Amino acid sequence: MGNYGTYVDKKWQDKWEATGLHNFDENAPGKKLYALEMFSYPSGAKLHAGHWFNYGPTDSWARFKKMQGYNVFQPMGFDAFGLPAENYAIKTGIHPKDSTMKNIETMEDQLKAMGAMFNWDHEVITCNPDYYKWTQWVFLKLFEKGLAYRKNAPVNWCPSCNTVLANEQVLEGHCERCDSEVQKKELTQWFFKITDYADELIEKLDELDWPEKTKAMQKHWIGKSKGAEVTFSVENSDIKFDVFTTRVDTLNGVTYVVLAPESVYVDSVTQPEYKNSVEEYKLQAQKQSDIERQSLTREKTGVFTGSYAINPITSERVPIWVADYVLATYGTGCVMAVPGHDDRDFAFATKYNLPIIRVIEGGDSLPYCDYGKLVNSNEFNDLIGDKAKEAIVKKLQEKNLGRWKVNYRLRDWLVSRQRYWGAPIPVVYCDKCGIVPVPESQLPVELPYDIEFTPDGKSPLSKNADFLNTTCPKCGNHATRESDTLDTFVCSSWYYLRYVDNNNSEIAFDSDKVNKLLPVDKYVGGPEHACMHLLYARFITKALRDMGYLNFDEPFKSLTHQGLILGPDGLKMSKSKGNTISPDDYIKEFGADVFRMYLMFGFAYSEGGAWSDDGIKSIGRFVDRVERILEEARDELSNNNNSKTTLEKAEKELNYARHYAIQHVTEDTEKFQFNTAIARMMEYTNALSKYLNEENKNAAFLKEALVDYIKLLAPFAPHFAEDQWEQLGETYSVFSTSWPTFDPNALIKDEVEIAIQISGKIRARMNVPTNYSEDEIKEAAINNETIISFLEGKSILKVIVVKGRLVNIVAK
Ligand code: ANZ
Ligand code: ZN
Repeated sequence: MGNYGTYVDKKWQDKWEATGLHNFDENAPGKKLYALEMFSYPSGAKLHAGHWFNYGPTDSWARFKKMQGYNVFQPMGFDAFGLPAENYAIKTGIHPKDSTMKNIETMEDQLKAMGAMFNWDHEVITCNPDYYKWTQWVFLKLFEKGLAYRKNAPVNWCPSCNTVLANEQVLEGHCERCDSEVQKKELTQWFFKITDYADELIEKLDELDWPEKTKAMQKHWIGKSKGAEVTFSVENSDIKFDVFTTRVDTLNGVTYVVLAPESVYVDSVTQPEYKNSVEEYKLQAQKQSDIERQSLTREKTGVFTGSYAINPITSERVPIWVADYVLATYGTGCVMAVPGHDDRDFAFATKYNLPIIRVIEGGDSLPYCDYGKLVNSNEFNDLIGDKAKEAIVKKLQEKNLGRWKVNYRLRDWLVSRQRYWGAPIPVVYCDKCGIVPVPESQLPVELPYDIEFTPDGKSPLSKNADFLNTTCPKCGNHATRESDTLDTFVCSSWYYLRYVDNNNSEIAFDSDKVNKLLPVDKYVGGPEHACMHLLYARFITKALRDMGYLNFDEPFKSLTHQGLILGPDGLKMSKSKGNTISPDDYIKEFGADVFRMYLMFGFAYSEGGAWSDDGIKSIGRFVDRVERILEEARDELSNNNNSKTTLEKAEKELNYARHYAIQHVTEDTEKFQFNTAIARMMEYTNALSKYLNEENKNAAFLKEALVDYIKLLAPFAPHFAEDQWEQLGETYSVFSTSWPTFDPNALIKDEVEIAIQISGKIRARMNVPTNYSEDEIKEAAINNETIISFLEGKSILKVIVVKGRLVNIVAK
C-alpha cells in the first residue's frame, strides 16, 4: 500500500481534530463509558511496541463502544515523576524536568500518530505543579485522617540508587531498577495506612470483573491469616513476648521458640556468654533478603541465646533461639516451634538436635502437617482442629496469656523517598509545634528547579537552603521543610480522578463530575501492576470515599491485561539484545491502521507473543486487498444499471456472511478477542469478493452490505475506514454512525439436508426448506425417488422425524 497509509492517517487525524470528533461532552446523549489505559511513563524517549499493544487495541474497543452509542471518555496523560528520569539526569547531567518534558512531547506526537480518540483536553502530567499540588492535597487529607504517619522503620535500602525501596520494588533481594543487592536500614519514614483497609481490599475483590489470577495475587499479597497470639514468659526475668501461630492446637508440641534476628527481644534475652555468637549471627542475617530467608530449601541456621521460655499451657521450659527463617516484619517476629508438625521447624530441630514430639495423630512419620486428633496434650487430647484451637485459646484467655489474632502480610505503604524527582511531602518541622502540615492555601510546595541531585544518601532537597528554610504555618517561627518526596505510586494512585476535572484550580476534582463518570468501566494495562498500582489506587479510592469525596467503592470495575509483545526471536525486547521493534518505522511504512490491526490479529490480546515481520506484511496485503475490493464495489455501484431488487441465492449468501460477521465481530470485540473478530471480517471480505464476481448484482443490496462492512472495519482500521466511508459517498463521520446489529433471520439457512433411513439404515439424503413441518418432511421422504425403489414390496409401519436431521422409515 506504499505510503497510502501515512497520507490517509494525517488527513483524518487533522479532520477529527478540526471537527472535535473526539471531544468529550459530559452532557452528550448515551450511557457514559470511561475507558482507561494505564498512562505511560516518559522515561524512555519513545513509545515502544508494548505501549501500542496497550493503547491501539483498547482504542479500537473504545471506538466500537462509541459506535454502539456510548458516550466515551478516553483520556491520556503521563506518569512523569520517578527514578528513571533522575538516574538519567545523574548520568547525563540533563535535568529531569527537561528530559521528561521533551520525552512527553515526542510521545504525545507518537500517540497522536496512532489516531486514538484520546481526550487530549483532559490530559494530566503528574510532574506539573497544577497536578502535584493536588497529590499533596491527597497527602494532607490522609494525614488529617491519621492515614499518613511517620515512624522509624527498617527499610529496604538500595546502596546504588541511594534510596529506600518499597517491598514491591525488591525482587529476590535485589533492586528492581538497578539489580543491586538490597540492604536493611533504619530510617524515619512516611507511611500510608493501607492496612486499615486490608479486609475491604480482600472482600470487594469478589465484585470485580478482573482476571482471576490478578485477584488471587492481590489476595495473597494482602495475606489474611487467622490464628492466635500466645504469650511466652522468659525464665528468671520479667520479659514476656508473644508469638503468632495459625496452629495453636499444636501448643503442647512446642520444643523451642525462635526470635527473628531483628526482634527487639534478642538483646535482652541473650545471656552474656552467648552475646558474641548472637551478635555475629545478627550481622550475617542482615545480608539475607526476606525471600532467601523464607526459602524452604535453604539450609536453616540459628543460634541459642542461653535463655528459656515458659510454655503458657504446659509450664514447660523451652530454649530460646535466634534464627533468620523467622521474619521480623511478620506477626510478632517471634515463633513457637513445633518440629513434629511443621517442616521448617522439623529441619531446624533435626539440625540442632532439639526434641521432636508428636501431638497430632496421623501420617506415618513426622513431620505431619495436617490436622488430626490431639495426643500428648493432656486435657486437650482427642480434640480435633477448630475444636482443639477453641479449647486452648479459651484456656489461654483465662490466664491472660493468649488471644485470637488476625494477621496480614500486607504492610503499610512506605511513601517517602530520599530523591529529588517527585512531589515534595507537604509538611514542615517546627521546634515548637512539631510536625505541621502545610495549609492547603499554601500548596503547591513547589519542587525547586536548581538542585544538586547527585546521590549521597541524603535527600537532594535537604541540600537546598532556599527550599528547606521556611516559617511555621502555626507559630510563625523558623521551621524546616520535609525534604523527602513522595513515591510516584502516590501520583498514579488518583490520576483517574483528576482526568475528569483536570483544569480545576480550586479543588482536586469536582465530586459530582467524578461520581458521574466513575468507576472506570474498562481499565487496560500490564499485569505487573497487580500488587502495587492496582492495590494503591483501590486504597486511595476507599479512603477518599470515607472522607466523603467519592460515592463509589472501587475505581476500576473491569480490568483487562494485555500480553507482552516479544522480539522476533521470542525473547523480551531489550536494547542490549538488539531485538526491539520500533513502531515508528512500521508506521512510516504501513500506516497506523495496519500496525494496530496486526497487533490485534497476530496475538491473543491477553497473551501477546513474538513479533513477526511476515505477520504485519500479511495484514498489509489484506488491507490492500480490501482497498481493491471496495474500489471494485464502488465501480459496480456507479455502473450497475440493472433493476434487480430481489434477494436470490447469491444475495442470501452474502447476507448470511454479513450478519454472521456482525454477530461475531460484536461479540468478540466486546471481549477483547480482536484476533477472532478480524478473522470474521476476513470471511466477510471473501464473501464480498465472491459476490462481486456474480453476473447479475443487486445494487441497493450491495450498497447496504458495503455500509455495514465499512462500519465493522472502522474500529480496527479507523483512518482507512473513514476514508473509504467518504469515497462511498457517505456523510462524515463513520464514527458518528451506529454500529450494525445482526438480523437472526439472515442467519437461518433456507434449506437443510436431511438423511432418510429405512429401518435405521441411511438410504438417501434430501434438501428440504428449513421451515417444513413434520408432515411435509414425511411426505417428501416417502416420495423420494431412491426411497421409493428401496420400499418396493414393503409396507411402511411407522415414520419417525427428527427435525432438521433425519427421517427414519420403519418398513417390513
Ligand atoms: C506454630 C506452628 C505449628 C505453625 C505448626 C505452623 C505449623 P501464615 O499462614 O503465613 O500466617 N510464623 C509466624 N510468624 C512468623 C514469622 N515472623 N516468620 C516466619 N514464620 C512465622 O503462617 C503462620 C505460621 O508461620 C505460624 O504458625 C508460625 O508457625 C509461622 F505445626 O506456629 B506456626
Ligand atoms: Zn511552630
